[in-house]
Amino acid sequence: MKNHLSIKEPVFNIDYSNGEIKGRDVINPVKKLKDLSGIFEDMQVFSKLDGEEIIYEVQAILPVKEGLEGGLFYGKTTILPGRVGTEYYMTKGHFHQKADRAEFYWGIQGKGMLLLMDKDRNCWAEKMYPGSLHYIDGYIAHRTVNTGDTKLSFGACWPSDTGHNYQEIIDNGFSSRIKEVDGKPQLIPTK
Ligand code: PAN
Ligand code: ZN
Repeated sequence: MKNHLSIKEPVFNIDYSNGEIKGRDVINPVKKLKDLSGIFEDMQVFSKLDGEEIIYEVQAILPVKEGLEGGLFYGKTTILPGRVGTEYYMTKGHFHQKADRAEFYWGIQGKGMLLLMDKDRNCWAEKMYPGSLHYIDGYIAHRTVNTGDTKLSFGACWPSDTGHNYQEIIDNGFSSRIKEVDGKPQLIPTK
């Protein structure tokens, strides 16, 4: 058999200043305020805001088919700074569909919090900042919150057969929320 010796350029590149991924087939889903109805606590304030405002966007590399066992997915999420009332802009949050699948997150730019919740609805949070590294065990719901006044970006890597269970969070939410109280972010029980 012929040995095809070759040195190639990498398929993807990352800009370490903001986490932006460059390469082929990078998908870029965007979440606007109108896509996040029922996620923020203050529905009255929510209903008065511009639904077209972008809250967060994801860049993701899915090198194998979603659902395939053994592959890995890579994503970069950027959450804009802002609040709905006192509650900071954040992601929808989810459990994993294959609930035992774990995930790594790491902070790239800005500052925020990783909100975590176990199956018994116990919540806690980890601070996120450039260089912070977070292991999210299986069976733990996760949501990220931008508590700063600049963009928050973080990287993520998870197994390709994970899937996302958003419905559980749409139905029951997280038991705590990250809000600005006395000028600083605090973990407050959901009303
Ligand atoms: C992340 C999240 C991403 C967006 O890649 O999917 O930050 O958050 P939502 O999916 O909750 O909208 C991840 O946790 N993947 O499993
Ligand atoms: Zn996840």
